Amino acid sequence: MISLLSVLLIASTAAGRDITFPSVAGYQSPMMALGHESIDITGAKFAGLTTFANLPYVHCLNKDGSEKYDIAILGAPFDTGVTGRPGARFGPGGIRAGSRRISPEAGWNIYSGKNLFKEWATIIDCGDAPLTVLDNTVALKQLDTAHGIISNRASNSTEYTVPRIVTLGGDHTTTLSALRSTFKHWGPVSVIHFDSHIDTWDPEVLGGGISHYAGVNHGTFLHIAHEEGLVRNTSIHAGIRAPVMNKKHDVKHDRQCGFEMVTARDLDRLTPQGVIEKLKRRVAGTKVYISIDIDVLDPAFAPATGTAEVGGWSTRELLTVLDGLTGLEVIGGDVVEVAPIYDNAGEPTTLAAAEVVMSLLQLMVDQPVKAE
Ligand SMILES: [Mn+2]
Repeated sequence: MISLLSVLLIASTAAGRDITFPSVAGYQSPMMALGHESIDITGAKFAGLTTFANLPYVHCLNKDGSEKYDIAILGAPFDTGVTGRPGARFGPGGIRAGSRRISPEAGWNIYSGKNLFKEWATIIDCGDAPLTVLDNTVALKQLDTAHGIISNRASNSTEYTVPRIVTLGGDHTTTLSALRSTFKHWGPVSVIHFDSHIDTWDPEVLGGGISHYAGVNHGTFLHIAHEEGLVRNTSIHAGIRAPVMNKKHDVKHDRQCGFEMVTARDLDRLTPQGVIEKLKRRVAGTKVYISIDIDVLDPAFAPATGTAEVGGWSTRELLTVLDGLTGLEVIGGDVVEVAPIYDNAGEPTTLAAAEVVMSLLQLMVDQPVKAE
């Protein structure tokens, strides 16, 4: 009798599975829309064209400008300023691919309990700026123009009227264009620069002084930004570990460009919380631009980059430090030097870069910034 009951129970369970799966409350599967006249793919992962985090695409560079936004993602496919491995021109596409599993509909952060897409800001993906791959000077002017157009649009918020931009690099030279753009809206800003390299090299040193063209590259852009008056002398590097070329001159020159330094190994001594406090103290009371060279991470976590340096931070450590910067007035940011061709099949670099963008967006949503 007992065995007969068991058989019946098993049979009824099996039969139930054949007929229908239990519905999952709140989840509107695109499949459920089949048979209808239209299918809504908003927020659907792996569907439609690949935008960052499946955000809506807006053609921000056209003349119309009717679709308003508060924070724009902009790709900068540029890698002719790199001194190591090229390939960061494919970075914007790679970072978007790394963000495929992120959905604005289901983006609740386990640590903060927040979904940055469900707060006040309208966040969209502008696609990439069209940049020539044959002339750095022209490409940077094109990027300057793209930043200008996108940041000069009216924002969606009536209170916070300047749209802010997160740039997907591109090699690090592209940050120069972003800083030229932020200068026009906010004046000189403090830069929190996550990188294994200082990037303040004198163009006469890095580039060999052979030509002006050669001097504008991914290791000199912060020197140039300092020369152009775009950055405050309250800036700071984080994660530095690569050798300098000239001990006395390079480090002294770096300070002259406005930078203090947190080295990669300072994290061991200070702990992430100590690093957060040091960064916050340095930039206190100023507008902040956050630039993240993915080579701040150890190549074990981010092999797909132009000039990898061992002995770097883990992805978790970087995310902890970044998220700890909440409350700062972040007026723009970028993730650069992602060259997907050197990634492994598990895509650790592009996944990390996508998550870093999420942290940048959260900082910008946490602290809206009023126009001056
Ligand atoms: Mn760099």
